[in-house]
Amino acid sequence: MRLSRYFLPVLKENPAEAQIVSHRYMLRAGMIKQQAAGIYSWLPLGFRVLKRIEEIVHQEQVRAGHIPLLMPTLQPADLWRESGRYDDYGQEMLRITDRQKREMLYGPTNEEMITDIFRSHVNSYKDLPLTLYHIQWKFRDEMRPRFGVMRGREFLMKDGYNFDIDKDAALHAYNRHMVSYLRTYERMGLTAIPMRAASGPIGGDNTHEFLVLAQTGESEVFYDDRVTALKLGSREIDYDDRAAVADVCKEFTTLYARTDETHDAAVFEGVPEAHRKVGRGIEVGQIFYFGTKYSEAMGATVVTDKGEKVPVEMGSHGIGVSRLLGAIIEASHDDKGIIWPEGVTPFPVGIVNLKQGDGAADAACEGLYKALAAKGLEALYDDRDERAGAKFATMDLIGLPWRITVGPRGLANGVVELTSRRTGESEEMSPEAAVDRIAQIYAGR
Ligand code: P5A
Repeated sequence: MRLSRYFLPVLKENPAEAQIVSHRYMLRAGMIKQQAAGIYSWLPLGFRVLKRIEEIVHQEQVRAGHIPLLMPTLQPADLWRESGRYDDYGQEMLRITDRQKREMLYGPTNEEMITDIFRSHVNSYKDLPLTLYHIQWKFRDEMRPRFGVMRGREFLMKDGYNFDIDKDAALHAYNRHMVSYLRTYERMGLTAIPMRAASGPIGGDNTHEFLVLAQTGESEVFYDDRVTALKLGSREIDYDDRAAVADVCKEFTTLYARTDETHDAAVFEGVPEAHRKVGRGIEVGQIFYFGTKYSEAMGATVVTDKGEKVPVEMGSHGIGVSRLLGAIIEASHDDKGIIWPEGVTPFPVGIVNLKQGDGAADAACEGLYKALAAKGLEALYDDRDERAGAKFATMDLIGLPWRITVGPRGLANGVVELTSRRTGESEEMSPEAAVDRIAQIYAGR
């Protein structure tokens, strides 16, 4: 993408309404525009990151054996009357009446609708296990929408639902989600800690929230700080191996880590004092096992291998896809702007032409741009007729992890400069070497 032809409405001033750094930088970098309280347009740069995050979520769900589909945003109220949640959900639910006076709602979550799909098509144990998921917009009429995409009213969620024959199989699905979520967050450059939590309106007793530690987080958290060092890394996981998956969950949930809703001061006292930490976190996901809460109420049954008809065992699992942009920025920025982890960056690399209009500089930039494209890497090329300082400030604000700087002086010696946004360190090398280095960094992305 050539910046001269892109739509990147960068703001020079700090927007007064933004209280936290991620909201401030998303507005300044021209990623989002508020349209109403808690409702945003996704401008091109923000949209690219959102799509990238969705892609990682999809890849890790499919890897775990889960199947994508797409349910609508609008739902009939009658489905929710079956589960009893139409009245329970209260003012957070946006209720709509259509021209036929039918009661509808903008879905805050999809347990009822997926249970309806299941009961319409599945009735045998032979079709289990089954996990279906989608990535779809939700609406919750939050009392206090704030912090930009962090607590929106309209927000993008990945929500998945497992259907299993018995409790053991359903708990395996719970564990499988935990591991796939750990992988998902790690690929985004995040450490998200599974913490024992409360289930709220979704229901069930077994639930974990995934929290990214950040001072601006809305949840108070209590944890043994050794939990922050745990990493899945590149280990291969066989998602069908119940014991192996359960072992990983045990590894990540044995040390004390709880939100204020489940915090137990007496148990916390048992953590060695040097490791006992109280902090704040951003909830980027939550998983639930709730058994037959919805299947019993809505008549979703299966016939077992012994010929018995039983309500299907279920759980649901959510990732705050749009919230993740805010969480990643809270976890990765400096006073100049965002620092995108390579996994989610909107563009892998920026090219800064220090002297637009200089024949050699223009040709070298074009050459780099094309060579990167040939390797499947779309650079953001700042080809505007601007001062170098302004170009650097824009690149720093939007946070691409790598920058190639091209100027007549370097080119006279056959070199360009490759700079890491994270460390600020620069290295001179030939344009070919810079392309190879970038390709190597993103290999396998
Ligand atoms: C699990 C999937 C559920 O709704 N039903 C389907 C279950 N869980 S949840 O914890 O309530 O939501 C899942 C994740 O969505 C994000 N989230 C939000 N993001 C932005 N703005 C909001 N107002 C908002 N509310 C929830 C969170 O990341 C949450 O973990």
